[in-house]
Amino acid sequence: MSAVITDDKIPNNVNLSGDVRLQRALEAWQPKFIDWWKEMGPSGWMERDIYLRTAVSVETDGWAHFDYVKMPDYRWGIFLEPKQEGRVHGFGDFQGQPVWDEIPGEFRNNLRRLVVTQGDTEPASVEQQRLLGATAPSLYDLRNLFQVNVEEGRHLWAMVYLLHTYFGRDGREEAEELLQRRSGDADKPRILGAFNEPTSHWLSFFMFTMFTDRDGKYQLAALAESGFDPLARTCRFMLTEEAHHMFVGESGVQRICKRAAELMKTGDVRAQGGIDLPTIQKYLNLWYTLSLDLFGGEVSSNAADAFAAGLKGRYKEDRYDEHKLIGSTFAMDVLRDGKVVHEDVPMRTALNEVLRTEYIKDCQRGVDRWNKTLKDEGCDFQMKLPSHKFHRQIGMWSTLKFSPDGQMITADEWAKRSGEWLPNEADETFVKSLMHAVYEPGKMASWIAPPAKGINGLPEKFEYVRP
Ligand code: BYC
Repeated sequence: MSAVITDDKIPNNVNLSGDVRLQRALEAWQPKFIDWWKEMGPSGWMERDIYLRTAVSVETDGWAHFDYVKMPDYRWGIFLEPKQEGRVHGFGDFQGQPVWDEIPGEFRNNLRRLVVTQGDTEPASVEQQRLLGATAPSLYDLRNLFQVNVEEGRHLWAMVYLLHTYFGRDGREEAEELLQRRSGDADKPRILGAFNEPTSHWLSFFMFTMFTDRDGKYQLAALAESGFDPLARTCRFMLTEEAHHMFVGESGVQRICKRAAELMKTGDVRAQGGIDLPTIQKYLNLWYTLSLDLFGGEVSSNAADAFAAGLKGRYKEDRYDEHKLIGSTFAMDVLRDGKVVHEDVPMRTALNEVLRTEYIKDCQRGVDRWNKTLKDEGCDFQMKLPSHKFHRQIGMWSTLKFSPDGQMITADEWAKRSGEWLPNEADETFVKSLMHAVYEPGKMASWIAPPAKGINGLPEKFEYVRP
C-alpha cells in the first residue's frame, strides 16, 4: 500500500499487480466500463481536450494534478487512503475490536447491498447529465460538469473494486449490473429515486450538485466510519473529490440568484433573460426533497442492523461520546394514527433520521450563503428550505400531503397548489428556453453571473475546454 498511484493499465495504490486474478478480473471489466462511458457519458465531447484535475497520489499535494485530458483517457482507477495500523471499530456491537480486512459471512449481504446502492448512484448521475454539455452557460461551467462526471466514473471504480475483491462471484455479477441499469429506464432503472429523475437543464444540474451530491457527502462520511476497513478507506478518499461537486452546485445556484437580483433592479427578470427567484425556489423545493428521500425511511431496521454490525456509522462518529446506542433515544416527529406527534424513537432505528438531520443543517448553511448574496444585492427575497415532510416519496411522510411549511393538507389542496411549489410544465419550458450554449472563453449566458474566480488560480477567460 502506497500513497503513490501507479501508471498501470488500471492506476491504483493497492498493489493490484500483486493479485493477478483480481487484476485480470478488473482488466476484463475495464473495457466494458469504457464502452458504457462512450455510450452514456457526456455526449459529443469525447475527443476534446478538457482542463481536468486527476489524482496522482492520495497525499494532500497529489490528488489534484491539473492538465488537459481527453475524457476517455482519464486515469480512472483504485485509490484508497493509506491503512491506519491498529484501527478499531469505532461504534456498534464490535466497538473497540480490530477493524476487518475481510467481511464476516453473516454481514456479507447487508454490506453488498450498501456497496451496490452507493455504486449505482455514480454512473446514474453521469447518465442524468450526459446531454448538458450542449447547453453549457460557459466554458468554465462546461469544464466543471466534466470534472464532476469523470470523478463520478471513478467513484464507480471505487465500489467495483470492493465488489470484485471481497464479494466473489456475486460481486462480479453486481459489477456487471452496475453498467446495465440506466437512469430513468422503465425496465432497468437505477436503484434510488432521485437518480431516475431527469436533469434536463443547468438549473437542475446545479440543484442536483448542491443537494444530491451533499447526500453523497453524508452517506460516504457514514460509510467512511465503517469497521470494514477497505470501505472506510475508499470512502475517505472519495470525500476529498466530493467537496468540489458541492462547490459547483452551491456556487452555481448562488451565481443564478445573483444574476436574478441584478436584473430585478432593471425590470422583469424573465423578460431580461434571467431566472426569477420564485422559479429558483421551486427547483430548490424539488431537488432538496428528492434528496431527503435518499436517506431512507425515518425508522429503519436496516439502518439499525448496519450500525450494530459496524458497517455504517454516523456523520463524524468521533463527535459523539457514546457509540453503542443501546437504550438511547432520538426525539423526532412521527405519524401516529394519522397525526404528527413528537416522540422518542430507539436511537439505532432512528439513524437515517439522525443523518438526515445533520444533512438538513448543512443545506441550511448553503441557503444562508445564497440569502447573503441576495441581501448584498439589496434584494428582500429569501430562499427557504421546505419542511422535511413536504413532497416526500420515501418514508412515513410519503403517505400524506404537506405544504412547504409542514402543514398537513388534503390531496385536493395538494392537487390545486403543488404547481405553485414545484416546477410545473410552464416553468420547465421557460428554463429550457434559456439554455443556449456559450462556448466563447470568458463569456457567460444571460441567466448566470460570472464565477468569483477561475479554476486552479487561472483567469475566468481561460480556455477550459479546447475547441
Ligand atoms: N429510493 O430501511 P429503509 C451519492 C428502499 S448519493 C428508492 O427505509 P435504508 C451521489 C431501500 O433500498 C449517496 N428506494 O432504508 C450523489 C429498502 O429496499 P429493500 C448514495 C429506496 O435501507 C450525487 C426499502 O426502501 N449512498 O453518492 O435504511 C452524484 C426500505 O429502506 C430509497 C448510499 O446510498 C430511495 N430513495 O436506507 C453521485 C449509501 N430509500 O432493501 C453520487 C448506501 C430507501 O427493502 N445506502 N429505499 O428492497 C444506504 O445507506 C441505504 O441503502 C439507504 C436506504 C440510506 C439508501
